[in-house]
Amino acid sequence: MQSPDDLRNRREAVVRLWDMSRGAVLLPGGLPVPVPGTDQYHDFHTHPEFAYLSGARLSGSALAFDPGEGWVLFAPVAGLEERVWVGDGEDLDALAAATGLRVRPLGELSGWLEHRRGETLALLGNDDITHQPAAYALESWTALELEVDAELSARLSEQVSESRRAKDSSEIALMRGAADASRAGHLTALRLARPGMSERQLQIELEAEFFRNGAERTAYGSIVGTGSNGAVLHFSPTSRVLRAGEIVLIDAGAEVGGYASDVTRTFPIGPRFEGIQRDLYQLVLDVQQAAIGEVRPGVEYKQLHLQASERIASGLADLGILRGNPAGLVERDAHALFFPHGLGHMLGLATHDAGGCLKGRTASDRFGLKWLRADLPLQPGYVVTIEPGIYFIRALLTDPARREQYRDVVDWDCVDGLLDFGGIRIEDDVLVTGTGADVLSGSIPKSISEIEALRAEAHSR
Ligand SMILES: [Mn+2]
Repeated sequence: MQSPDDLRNRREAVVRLWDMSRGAVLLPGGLPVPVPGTDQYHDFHTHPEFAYLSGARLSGSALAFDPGEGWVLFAPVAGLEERVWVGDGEDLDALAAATGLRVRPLGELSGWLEHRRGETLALLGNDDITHQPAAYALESWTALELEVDAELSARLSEQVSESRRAKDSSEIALMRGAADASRAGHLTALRLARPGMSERQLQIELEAEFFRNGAERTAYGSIVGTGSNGAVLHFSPTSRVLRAGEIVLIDAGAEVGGYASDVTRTFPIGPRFEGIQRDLYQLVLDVQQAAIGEVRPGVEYKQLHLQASERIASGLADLGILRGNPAGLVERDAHALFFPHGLGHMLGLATHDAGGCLKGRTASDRFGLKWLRADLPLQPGYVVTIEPGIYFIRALLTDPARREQYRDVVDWDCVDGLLDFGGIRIEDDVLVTGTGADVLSGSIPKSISEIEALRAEAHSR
């Protein structure tokens, strides 16, 4: 539940940024997408711009604004058939109280739009209203003769994204709730994983615990990869069984009130990290903790990524996997053979939340930078993930062109012996405070001693 005051403040802040003297804005929340051949729908995701400004997550609704009349939420009123099949729907007065908005039945949207015929309209949110007008109780989109100004729409949308970066207290409360539910799930996985169990079984136990602890759904498809599967960055769990001596990578997060958490833990299937697992794990953990330690207002996220890359290069050189000085290795993107993604991303209503790149900055096409999803100076209230990793990805490491390019700086014999290693990633959700960082998922165990204590417990049962 979000505070109507926070929601009002968000809308006021956005209106100040928009600075419109005329025209109108329409933000449809989106429609459910049917599953072909059934009378069911895919899981509905409200457009985040609509969810952010209304606090509601209704389908088939539209938020509307004009500088003269302010905001109004047009929401559907269930007819007889809907009441029979899906229930009575939201009560409009209750919706008005919860959102702090003027709420009108969806049927009045067409009149609101007709009244603005000939005016410039910015269309934000979901544009499905233009090709499925009937679902928004409109006879036809074209008959309204509204001029959708693409440039204005893009500017206003960009400003909503900017506004969404710093989370308010309602949002932070939901994100803490999501992180807490994730904590319960990851702890369960750490306590239950045993040799012979499958990735899929582990996923089921983990997600059940998310739901028992308040999750409404998972924020994204859970990633559970054991052995070499851990090197597939977005791996969907399979029936592959967990084997002693291997490690498992779990990247899974609960969603609460539409807000995501995004957490990764990697741990041994046996009671202890063995051999190079321990060295590489400690390296990733050191890199992650150093990056979190550097989070504070004003710090450039890209700088954090580059520093983490350099620490990874340095650690891999210490282990004899890379050769050369760390800065030079990063300049050549050699670290990206083992750490091919960015340090993390913005988090909020979306797992990869809006506003990750400062206006005017575009992603680099460098191998070591192209997957960096955030490039901006951090500010209080921003929530970012910090998720360094080291992987042995066959596709990259057996690519002849790359082996040639990095002939002199990689110990390829050593790498060939590790092609089934899998991967290690450690990921937390970090709220930027006035002076540093508050790690929302920080109480989920990650030190070697904490993890091995839990794994020993799992094996003693
Ligand atoms: Mn992530």
